[in-house]
Amino acid sequence: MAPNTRVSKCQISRPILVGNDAKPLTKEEKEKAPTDHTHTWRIFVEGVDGEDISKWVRKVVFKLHDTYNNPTRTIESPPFEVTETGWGEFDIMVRIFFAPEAHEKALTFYHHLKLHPYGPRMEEMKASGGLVESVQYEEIVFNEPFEYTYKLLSQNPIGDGHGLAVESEPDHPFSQQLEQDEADKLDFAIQEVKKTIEMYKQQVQSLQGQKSSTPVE
Ligand code: SLL
Repeated sequence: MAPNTRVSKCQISRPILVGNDAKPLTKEEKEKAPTDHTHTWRIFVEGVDGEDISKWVRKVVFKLHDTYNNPTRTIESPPFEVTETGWGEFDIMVRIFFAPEAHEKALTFYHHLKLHPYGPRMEEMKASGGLVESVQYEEIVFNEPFEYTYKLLSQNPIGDGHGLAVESEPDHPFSQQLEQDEADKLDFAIQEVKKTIEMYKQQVQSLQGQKSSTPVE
């Protein structure tokens, strides 16, 4: 098969992590950093469980807030990350580019840079001296990839060759089990929303019933 033909009826996906960590500047760091800067942070794109994504990712471009000097940062070799200091949270545009031979368009993600403890793990983050982590799990799907990408990805399978690990471990949270847990949470939330809609429908119906049975004076 010629390298520039598509492999029909084939879909290959690759998990990827887009995230940031951050921590408050120490007194000494604050003295060296620009005025008003409160945190040091790192935005990154990396493989799950240490997969070397540079086998199929050519470069990553991070577009920072315009308050930064040279806000467009291009990283052409791993680790695909940018470390900075600053004072505020903002959305970072993350563009992932593939090899030209892959004929795949660049993909764009947005990551909200988190500096302050948040969510259910807020207390834990505060207790760790304000070390904050915010990581999004993404799956890149190559639909009917070109022969080049097909070969590249099949020669470099992730994990044991069967994709994500079956169960989560403290150091390896992203697994088939976590995926199932998330799907279960979504199902539960959908059922709750349906129940609430049903409850309000019945309330409306009973109010309408009361109104129509009230005699007009
Ligand atoms: C905010 N909308 O108001 C956001 C903007 C921008 C953060 C945050 C840059 C520091 C510098 C910096 O931290 N920008 O180099 O001047 O919270």
